[in-house]
Amino acid sequence: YFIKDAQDTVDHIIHTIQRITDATVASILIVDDSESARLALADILSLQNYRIHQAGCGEEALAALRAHDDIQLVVTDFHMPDMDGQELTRRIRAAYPPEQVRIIGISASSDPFLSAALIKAGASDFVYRPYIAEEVKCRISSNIETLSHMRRLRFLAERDFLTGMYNRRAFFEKAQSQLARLRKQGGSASLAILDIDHFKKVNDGYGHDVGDQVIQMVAKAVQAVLARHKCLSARLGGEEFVLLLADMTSDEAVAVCEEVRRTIEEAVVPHNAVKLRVTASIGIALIQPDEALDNNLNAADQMLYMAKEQGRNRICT
Ligand code: GH3
Ligand code: MG
Ligand code: MG
Ligand code: MG
Repeated sequence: YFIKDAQDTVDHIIHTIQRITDATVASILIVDDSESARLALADILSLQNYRIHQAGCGEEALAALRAHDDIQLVVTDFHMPDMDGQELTRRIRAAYPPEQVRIIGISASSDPFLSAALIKAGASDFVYRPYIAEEVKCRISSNIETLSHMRRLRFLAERDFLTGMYNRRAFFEKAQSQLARLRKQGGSASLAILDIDHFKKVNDGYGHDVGDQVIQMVAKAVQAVLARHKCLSARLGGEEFVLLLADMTSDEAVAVCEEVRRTIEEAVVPHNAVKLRVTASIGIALIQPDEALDNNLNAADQMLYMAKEQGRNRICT
């Protein structure tokens, strides 16, 4: 009953969350200039449920990371020609945060300072050779576990529970960095605030649960349209949403908001025998990069107020 695209978007989000939080098969990259060392480690891990990639040098490792965005853990040798494990660790850290890729160093060196050097460069763990297979297995699985905890915490911290959209805090963080980008690189972007019309009537007439379903429907509609235009959206709170229409003129921003408004108007929330429909009002303001985010939001809010004043189910800019 929901708009097909909207359902797809939400399914995609749910699928992605499941993929990153409960991934059953983690991908591990083993980096060592010695093939027999790589195979020995792969052999130890063969009974675990991992997908194993191998690289014979640092450059190959970086290429493998670029080619497979699901690699969660790199186990790297220290001594390798061209690029050693410490340099590789630095290069990985420059491109991927620790919540995306974990790194474990491994070496047969007798230098007791290697472990600290690698950990300072961004590795999370280190094992000296000869290692005990069981210990390596444990360190790998505990690193993978830590990673999924980190991802889960991040998800809980930045998402709204009812809709799965970014919450207010995440939106502010992301919008601040977009604002900084606009200041540095120029370009044009707009902010829009959307508020469901006469939402209290839905709550009063059908109950809070149905009200929640209406909020979810509107969230899906907003996400579906904005995902198509690769723009950021969030639930600001209650039945209010915010849209950041980046890299477009104000006319284009209005067109995207019109698409959102129409999608909501046409959507239906089935409730017993009734097909519930709602509308929404949207206020849009061209972002002034030199103004604080709050001021920009206030400008959009004033336009929203005008849209309500002028009769709702419309856009004011
Ligand atoms: P207007 O057209 O002027 O926006 O009228 P309105 O009735 O929508 O007024 P307003 O925006 O002030 O109403 C917000 C209502 O949303 C009040 C609050 O009870 C309800 N609300 C806020 N958060 C939630 C929620 O998470 N679930 C439900 N069901 N209702 C919520
Ligand atoms: Mg070596
Ligand atoms: Mg409101
Ligand atoms: Mg409202």
